[in-house]
Amino acid sequence: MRTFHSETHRLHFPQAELSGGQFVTPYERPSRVEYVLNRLAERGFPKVEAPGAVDVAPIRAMCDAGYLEFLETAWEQWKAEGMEGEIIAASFPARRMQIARPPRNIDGKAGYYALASETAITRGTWEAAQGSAACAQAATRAVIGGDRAAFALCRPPGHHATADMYGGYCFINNAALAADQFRASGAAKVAVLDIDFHHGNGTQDILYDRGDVFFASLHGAPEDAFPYFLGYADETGTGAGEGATANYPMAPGTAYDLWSGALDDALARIRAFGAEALVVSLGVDAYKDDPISFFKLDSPDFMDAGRRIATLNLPTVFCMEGGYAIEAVGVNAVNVLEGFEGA
Ligand code: 5XA
Ligand code: ZN
Repeated sequence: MRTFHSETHRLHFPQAELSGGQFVTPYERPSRVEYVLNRLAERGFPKVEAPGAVDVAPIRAMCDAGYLEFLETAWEQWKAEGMEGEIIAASFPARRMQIARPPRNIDGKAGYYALASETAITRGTWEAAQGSAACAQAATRAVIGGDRAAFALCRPPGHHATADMYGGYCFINNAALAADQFRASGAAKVAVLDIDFHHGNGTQDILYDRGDVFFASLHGAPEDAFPYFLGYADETGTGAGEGATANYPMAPGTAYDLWSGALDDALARIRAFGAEALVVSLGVDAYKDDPISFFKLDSPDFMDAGRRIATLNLPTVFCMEGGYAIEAVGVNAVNVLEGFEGA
């Protein structure tokens, strides 16, 4: 399986994340990628490839123009308005406020386009986000070109990003882009399977009214876990997309016996949907020692999950999402890929 990786991810390296009432070194940090790269090499995967230039047209087609302009210009405006630190959203358009009027002020804009405050924007964030999207695009191109599967080692991740919001460490929704690329290449039906610990609210939001892309997510129950405000089992899609969303919220302490049952159900739904291609949002923060999650999967479980995913027998793109037990991230992510390949 080929892997696509862009060094531009290093340009996004915030120094601070607001977590548990303190500023901490962000959990989503560049070294995560090093552990995955090392593990890929250790396990004999082909040499990692650069993705080539990002194709901005599909990003523009998927996202709100004002949101993209914000991402492109936020840092310059932040500096021009005399701010010293990193961009951290602090004021949000909450209930009964104006949700259709982006402010001119950069502090206001940051809150307008953010879904959470843990995700800082820095000088190189926009370039890194585009590099990450380029990885998803290159991996999908490889699979459309005939590879059975490819791995987009995306950083920053994407599944929380909607067409007009960033947060949860995400800026551009790489998995949704990959799904659209499969559609554009002629696949009539595509599925996105999100196995990250956190609900893929951005992917769900982008696909919610579509009947051509099935979305399934296994995640910590919204009552207990970020992003808190989406991901309930009764969210099943709307309009043409009615029935094309499947959520599997699970309680604190969930281990592989229960989680793998949800996975099997999601796979059966994807099979029944008739997907011709698959995008996997590959987060490994369901791991038992992840510092910000509460599932109890162990490293061998990720290999078994890869085996089960392979039984769909679909052209598959894996897009890296979360996973913060830094030293285990490489083993766990590559275990999914090895399980898939070995199946
Ligand atoms: O998959 N999403 C994440 O890992 C981000 C969680 C952010 C929690 N504030
Ligand atoms: Zn996550």
